Amino acid sequence: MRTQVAIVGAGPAGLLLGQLLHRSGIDNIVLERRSREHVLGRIRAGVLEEITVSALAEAGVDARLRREGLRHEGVQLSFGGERHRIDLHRLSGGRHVLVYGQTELTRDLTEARAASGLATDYEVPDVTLHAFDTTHPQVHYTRGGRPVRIECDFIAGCDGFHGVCRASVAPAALRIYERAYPFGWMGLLADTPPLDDELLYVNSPRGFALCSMRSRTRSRYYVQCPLTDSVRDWSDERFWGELRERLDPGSAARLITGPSIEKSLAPLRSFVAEPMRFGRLLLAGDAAHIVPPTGAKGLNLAASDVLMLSQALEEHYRGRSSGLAHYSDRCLRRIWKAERFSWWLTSLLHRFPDDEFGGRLQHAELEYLVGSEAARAAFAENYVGLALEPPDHPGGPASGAAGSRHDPQ
Ligand code: FAS
Ligand code: PHB
Repeated sequence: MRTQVAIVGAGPAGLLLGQLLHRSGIDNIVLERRSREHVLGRIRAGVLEEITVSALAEAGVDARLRREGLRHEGVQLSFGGERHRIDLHRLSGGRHVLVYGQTELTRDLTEARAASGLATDYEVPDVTLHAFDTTHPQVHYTRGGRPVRIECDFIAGCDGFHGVCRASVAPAALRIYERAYPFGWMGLLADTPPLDDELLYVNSPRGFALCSMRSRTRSRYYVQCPLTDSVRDWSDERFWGELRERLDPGSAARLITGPSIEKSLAPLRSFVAEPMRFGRLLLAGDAAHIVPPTGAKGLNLAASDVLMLSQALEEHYRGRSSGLAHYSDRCLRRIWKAERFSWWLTSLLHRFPDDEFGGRLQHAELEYLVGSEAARAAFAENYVGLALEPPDHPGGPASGAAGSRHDPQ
């Protein structure tokens, strides 16, 4: 079997890339380890940057998003028992974010791919990559007990943090940068009205909390919890009680609770693998980087990676290779800025064990943030999403490495 691009992973990165390539007439197949139902059952991100929305529009998958997505022009911060609004729209020069669940986004992309008649093989757990350091890479797997061999021009590694693509690269060819956090997020989804019209990020002496939403009738909440906890440790009653303890009095009084329809524990980590290109293998999304969800960047970085990757591949098939040559550095310059913002906001809002001095620094920084127009503007431009570099931007290498390795074109 032959295709131009073999995409490993049917999460947001793989599916969005598949649609963008299809719109440019580039043939592709998507290979997914899990079932379609399993992928569609995941509850994850909730906030989309305008760049992500425009990428979905370019892919022709933005109709429901524009109907049902909630436009948010501000976010709220709560600390010391008080709330402060950051006017994203005014401070970012008219920009906003859209609240629309990743679950719905993945469903829209999945349905669009099926409607396009594009090949997607679900439940193929044994994908292996071959010869991606040549101009004739291959992907092998079994389907229905029979071996399948795909010959392609490129392999797109969109298979997330635990995928096979980054794991197929020789360790000596990878530079890994990582920071783990001594806590996780317990998340709860409920069909209850959200606390407010906007998101509320909370720094409380008991720990971080986040009041988010999926619609005007479905709420999404998170509380910081020890990594040693499990969902079994958190009854609905305990979750609602702890959340209420972390909220300012006015918010606590307005909180509407109800039975959870989903609860999950997410560990927090910062992670970047450099570079993102290895010959004809290109990594995108969580396969290459992870951010703590505090800054709502994970899904949005995946979208900007595949937007830049689709531009580079389109250029390749038009006979120019500079996009591919600069793909990794162009992505990494934006990724590291999002890593910084996500690390900074996580460090600012979470309670770190045995760090009273750090707690006082957090309070001073929060007071500075809400009291400074410049600091609020810096927050706003990062939260709504930094601009994409144009494809021909001369920017130098993003990483400390001396240039990128020789790669077959
Ligand atoms: P994904 O992990 O979504 O998709 C990768 C796909 O590849 C999966 O479907 C997987 O099954 C498949 N795969 C893996 N190995 C394979 C193999 N060997 N062969 C074939 N397929 C394979 N981001 C936010 O912005 N806000 C949040 O609140 C937030 N919460 C999160 C909670 C959790 C528990 C997790 C894990 C992540 C969260 N994220 C959040 C980040 C998340 O949204 C990711 O950034 C986003 O899913 C990235 O999309 P992909 O790169 O497509 O990776
Ligand atoms: C969510 O709604 O899941 C969400 C929103 C904002 C974040 C993280 C998660 O920063």
